[in-house]
Amino acid sequence: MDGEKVTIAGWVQNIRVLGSIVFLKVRDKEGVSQVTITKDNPNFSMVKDITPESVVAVTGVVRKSEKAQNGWELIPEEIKVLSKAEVPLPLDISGKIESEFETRLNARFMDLRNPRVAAVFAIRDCVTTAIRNYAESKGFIEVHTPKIVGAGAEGGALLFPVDYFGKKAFLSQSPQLYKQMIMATGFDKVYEIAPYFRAEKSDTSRHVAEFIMLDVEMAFIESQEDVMKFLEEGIKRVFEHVKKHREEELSILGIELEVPKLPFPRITYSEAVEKLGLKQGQEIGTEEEKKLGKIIEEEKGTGLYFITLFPEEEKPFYIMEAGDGLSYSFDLELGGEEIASGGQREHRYDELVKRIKKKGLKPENFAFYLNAFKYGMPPHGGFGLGVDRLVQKMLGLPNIREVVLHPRDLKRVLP
Ligand code: AMO
Repeated sequence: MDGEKVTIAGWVQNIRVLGSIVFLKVRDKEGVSQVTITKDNPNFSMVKDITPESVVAVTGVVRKSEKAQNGWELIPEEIKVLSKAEVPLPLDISGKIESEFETRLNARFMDLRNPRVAAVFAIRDCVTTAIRNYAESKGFIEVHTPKIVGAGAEGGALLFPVDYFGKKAFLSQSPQLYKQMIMATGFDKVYEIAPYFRAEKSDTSRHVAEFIMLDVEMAFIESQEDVMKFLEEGIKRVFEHVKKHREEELSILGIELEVPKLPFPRITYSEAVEKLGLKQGQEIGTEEEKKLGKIIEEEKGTGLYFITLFPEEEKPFYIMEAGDGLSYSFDLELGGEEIASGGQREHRYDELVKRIKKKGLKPENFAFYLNAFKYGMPPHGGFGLGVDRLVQKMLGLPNIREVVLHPRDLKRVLP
């Protein structure tokens, strides 16, 4: 484009005044360009007043330049300041001066001007695109279930109540009941990527009160193994897609992404507690889960594996019992943390009612859901995968909040 007239627009990354010459670095999402202003240029006097991070539009002629960073510079005819940035800035986007995480979250719009932070969100986008491509390629359709609901699906204590025209309603914890009801419609393979809400009272590095979940439900399965196969292949595809399409971002973050091999190891809950030296029936807590992650990594050389057949007591009412106090359930683990859970569902009306009662719940509160099991409900199963957790663990980040644009937690509801 040597000699061509162009207009570029973006943020002023820095201004260097060297006596009779000024270098203006202008950044947009594609990269950084150099604008060179010599003393004889009519813009010379105004350019020194431009503050860093102001938004400018520069019209000028492209000139080949050996010295400029990317091999060319722009000789400006006109420089317009579209928005002047205040001084000082809320944080140093070069990352040279490290800011508190709270400061970064308060000025997230500016935090994302740091290429390392932007890289995380570009990768996150690639993850959801890969999920959609994969699900659609397998004949799944995306559905949209309600986010204001009359009953919780995943335990009462974690519900956010909503005043719904004078009646009590809740923010949805998961689309569980709705995705299952769709199995009675004829749409036999559905997915949804959407926000869900849980009033998590504990302040941890892996929980937020609003998170994005990928939900999948599929009918006419023969066992939960069908669901696990779909999930593991999907995870592999996500890694492949990110590796292929976000090479630059991965290199900014210094990450060498390894595409996992199929099939992922499967260990039963019973084997897991044995490895951990726990009693059968005991819950695998956060610390034990991490320990198990290390054991499996050493034994099988992967951080991605399934734990299957949990005690039915530990799993929700909608999971099918497998006999001997067990259930057709699974968790998918990555780096010592659960990123997804699912299983085969109880599709037989009478058995489902029994399970609801067994969990101390009232079938009449689930009448709208149970109704769908009375008139032809195929065997089915599915899972829920935490998209935020997947991205966090994939990139080895210490806190889930790093991958959430505006995290919602015990302390934070703004911005
Ligand atoms: P579960 O409650 O295990 O299962 O949730 C599924 C996945 O969602 C993610 N997740 C969270 N991520 C961030 N912050 C939170 N507070 C949070 N809570 C959950 C996790 C978890 O593995 N209905 C079932 C799924 C199913 O059986 O289809 C369910 O919701 O990654």
